[in-house]
Amino acid sequence: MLMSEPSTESPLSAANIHLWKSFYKHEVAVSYLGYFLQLPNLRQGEVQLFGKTYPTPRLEAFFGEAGLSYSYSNQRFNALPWCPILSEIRDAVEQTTQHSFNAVLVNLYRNGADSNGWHADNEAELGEDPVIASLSFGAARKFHLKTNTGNKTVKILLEHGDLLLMGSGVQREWKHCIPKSPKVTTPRINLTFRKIIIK
Ligand SMILES: O=C(O)CCC(=O)C(=O)O
Repeated sequence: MLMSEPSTESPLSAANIHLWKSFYKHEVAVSYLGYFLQLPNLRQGEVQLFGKTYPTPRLEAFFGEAGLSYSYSNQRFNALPWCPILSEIRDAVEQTTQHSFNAVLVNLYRNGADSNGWHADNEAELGEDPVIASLSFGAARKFHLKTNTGNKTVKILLEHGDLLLMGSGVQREWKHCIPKSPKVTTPRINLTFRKIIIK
């Protein structure tokens, strides 16, 4: 469960982003990957684009505190209860990032044909300035960010066991995506820890 210091690589300083490479060591990350790949709750949702409905190009499951729900891309997710493994990971992520989270969206990218289009995690339930922690297991995938004005871009490779923190201002000023990567043939699990504001 070993955490390293935040990287000071220059592209990250363009946005308020911190990256902990190998937050989980290889073997620990392999066992988490195995656990999440067999989660029975992963589902393919639907996304609406220009009036048409398409299957979401990945599978998803939403976990969180009892009673929480989250709307995203015209879909409503009611939180499944935290499982012990997710609670253990959340505690480690909270300790390192010094932010608290009450929900997590699990994404499964089955291979490089799966993706996540340009978006910001700025739904009303996440409050004015969401801080999001993102943990990756499995295949390395590109993670791109661009400012809303389009004048800056940041490209990061998220690898097995890496933890990324999108801090204050990132969801307001930037969009992010996971582009398709045709050469990737193996799955990737991503956990995005979020804080839903309870009113
Ligand atoms: O898979 C990733 O690294 C990003 C996931 C993401 O953007 C999201 O769940 O909103």
